[in-house]
Amino acid sequence: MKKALTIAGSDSTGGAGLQADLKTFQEFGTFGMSALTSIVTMDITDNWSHDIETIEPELVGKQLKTIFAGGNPDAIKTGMLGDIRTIPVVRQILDQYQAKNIVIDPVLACKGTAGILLSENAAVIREHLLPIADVTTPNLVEAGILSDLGDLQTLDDMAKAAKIIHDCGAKVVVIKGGQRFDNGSQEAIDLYYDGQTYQYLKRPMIQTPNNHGAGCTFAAAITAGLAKGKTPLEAVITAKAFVHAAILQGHTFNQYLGHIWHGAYRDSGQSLD
Ligand code: PXL
Repeated sequence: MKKALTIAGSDSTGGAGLQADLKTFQEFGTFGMSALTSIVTMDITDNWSHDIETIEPELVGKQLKTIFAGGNPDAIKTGMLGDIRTIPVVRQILDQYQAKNIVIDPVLACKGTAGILLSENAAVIREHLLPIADVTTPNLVEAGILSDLGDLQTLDDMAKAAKIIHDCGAKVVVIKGGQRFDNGSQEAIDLYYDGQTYQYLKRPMIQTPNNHGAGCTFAAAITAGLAKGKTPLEAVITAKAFVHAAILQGHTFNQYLGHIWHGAYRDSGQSLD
């Protein structure tokens, strides 16, 4: 049994964050483990504004040591890390245990909210986590911040950002264009860059508001793929198909939010081996 670990925040609605990661790991037949970094709540009386309660970095560290006491996970994902001081703690422990197959999802914002994490987190993620990333999966906004290029509007901008992020030490960079990147092609375009070649991965754009959790689930699916011994490119291609199916089967949660369905790929009868 392959083991996958997520170091992430809780989305109590169950679509994104740690909940999405564990559901996705299970769908891939991997054994999911988690270290909780933060708890996100949303306020129905205040336009669904997000609030993040962070877990003390020391407690995040204790969770990780508990997990590693059972041996190294086969792959590890980081998502929302909450407290800025948690970031070097995570790095130190991953180094200490010589962790392998690390996916860094540099969560800096949630859909529907602008800049909910301090911009200082970006610089600390760049310094401490990108150098150990086998794969990093920024969305368009995060890639703009991490690369210092700001607003990414063209495929060429995406390629430039991917190169800069790769130069920070991440072995593979996947920029999630998603619904934010609209060049009129009606396609959801992600850019895969491994330091040698740029590959644009395209799927027909699904026009739906029910896509909460897509980013976390994509990175979790890549993590599960790596845990099962896939190459980064194979893992990314499967993850994209998995998320595409999940968005197609999305459902409304309330007037602010609709979730993807993490079990959609399995429902369609396709195998994840
Ligand atoms: O989608 C980014 C994200 C990551 N992690 C947690 C979240 C969200 C968005 O809501 O709640 C815990």
